[in-house]
Amino acid sequence: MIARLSLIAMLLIPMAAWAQSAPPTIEIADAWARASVGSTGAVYLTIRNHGTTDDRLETVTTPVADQVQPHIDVDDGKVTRMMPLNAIDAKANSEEVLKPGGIHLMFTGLHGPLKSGTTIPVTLIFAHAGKIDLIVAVEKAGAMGPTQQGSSP
Ligand SMILES: [Cu+2]
Repeated sequence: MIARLSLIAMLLIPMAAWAQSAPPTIEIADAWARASVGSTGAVYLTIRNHGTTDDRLETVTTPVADQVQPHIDVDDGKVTRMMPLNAIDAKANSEEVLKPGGIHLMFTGLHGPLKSGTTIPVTLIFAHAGKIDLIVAVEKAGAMGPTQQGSSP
């Protein structure tokens, strides 16, 4: 009986991973966007790499903006400037937290305002893990974090 249960468990786990269409090594948590100001917006999220291989977030796309570019806020003691990043590293067995004042995904050329209380589709493409589709909740313009968990559709 125990042997049969564990066999069922082994069958169920890969199916659950497959159903999310996301490779199991990369987990995206706490994805959220800030309501837009003008023609730009920002998305924040946490990338957890549970695997033993380093990965990189190389491309981000969304139907709601012309372009998405990873940025990092750099404070030189006087002003904070945003510097573009080519990719965001997702080292093996570690997590990378994108948050206000640090790394963010900058949306430029918004097709319309990002309104608090709505959601937007965002697609992440990792070098190894491939494509991960997200539905991201939009928070208030001054928000510093998510009020609800971001989810896969
Ligand atoms: Cu930026």
